[in-house]
Amino acid sequence: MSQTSNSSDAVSGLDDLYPSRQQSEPTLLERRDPVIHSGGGDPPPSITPQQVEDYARNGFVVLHDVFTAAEVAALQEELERLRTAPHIRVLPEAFSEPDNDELRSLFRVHELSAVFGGLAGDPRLSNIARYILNDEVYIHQSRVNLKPACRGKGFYWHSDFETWHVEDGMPRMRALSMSIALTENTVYNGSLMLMPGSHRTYVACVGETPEENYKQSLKNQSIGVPDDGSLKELHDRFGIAVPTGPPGTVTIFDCNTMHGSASNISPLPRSNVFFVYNAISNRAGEPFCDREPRPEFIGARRRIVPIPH
Ligand code: 6CS
Ligand code: FE
Repeated sequence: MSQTSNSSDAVSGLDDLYPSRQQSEPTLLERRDPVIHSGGGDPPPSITPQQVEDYARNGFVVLHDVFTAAEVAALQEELERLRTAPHIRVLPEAFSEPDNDELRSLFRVHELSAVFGGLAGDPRLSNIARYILNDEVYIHQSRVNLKPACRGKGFYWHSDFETWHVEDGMPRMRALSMSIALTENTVYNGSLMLMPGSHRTYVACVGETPEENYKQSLKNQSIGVPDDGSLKELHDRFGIAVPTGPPGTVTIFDCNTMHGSASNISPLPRSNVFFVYNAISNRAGEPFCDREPRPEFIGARRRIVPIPH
C-alpha cells in the first residue's frame, strides 16, 4: 500500500524534487509546483477565465469549437497522408502496435509535418500554453496516436511528468499537453481517461528504468506506472472522467494528471495529435535516473526552439 507523505521529508537528493523509481515502496508526494504559473491577468481569447479555473481544479479542461470545419478536415487529410506514406513508416519516429504492423504513434510530428507544425504554433493553442506556464514555450514532444480500429492497444495509467522527469530530466511541473481529436472521441473507442484533481499528487513509482526503456514503454508501459494500491487510492479520491467530442475537440491536461486509455475494439479509430508545451525555464536536463537521455525526437534537449508569437 502506498504511503502518503508531504514533500518536505520525502524529497531526497539536491535537485530531484520528484524522486521516482528509487524507493522500494510506492509513495504519494504532494505537488511542489503551481498549476497555473501565470501572474494573473486575463487569459487569451481562446480560453475563458472559467475554463482556466476548471483546469486549475481538475488538471484538465476540454475546449470545443476552436477550429473551423475546414481546418479540421485539413488535419484529418494530413493524418491520412502520414499514416499511408511508406517513407514515414520506416522512420525511427514511427512506432507500430505491439501485436501488429499498424502505425501506433508517430513522434516529432510538428517537424515532420508542416500542417501539424502550424497547428502546434497556432496562437489559439500556444497563447494558452504561454499563459498557463507563464513563460516562453517550446515543444518538448509531439506525436499522433492513431489507436487504430478493432485492435488499437491502450496506454496504461501514468503521469507523463513521471516519465519526462525521470527519463528526460524535466525538472519541474511546468509543462502541459494539448490533445486535438482527429476522429470522434467516444466512450467506446479508447478515449483518454483522466482522474480529475490527481495532478496535485505525484505517485513516486517503484522499479528501475531499463536501458532504452522507450523502445518498450511507447508500445506497452510497465515501468513508471502506479501500482494497484496507489491507483485505487487515486481513484477513491478523484474518480475518472472521459472527455468525448468530435474531431477538433481540444483537451488540455497538466503534465502530472493521471491518465490512460483503454484498447480500442470498436470499428472506429481514435486518432489524436498531442503537443507537449514546456516552459523555456524548465528545459530538459540530465535524466533523474542513471540512463542515457532518450532520443531528441521523444524529448527535445539540444534543439530548444521557442514558439514564435
Ligand atoms: O513516454 C512518453 O513520453 C510518452 N508516454 C506516454 C504513455 N504518454 C506521454 C508520452 O507520449
Ligand atoms: Fe501520456
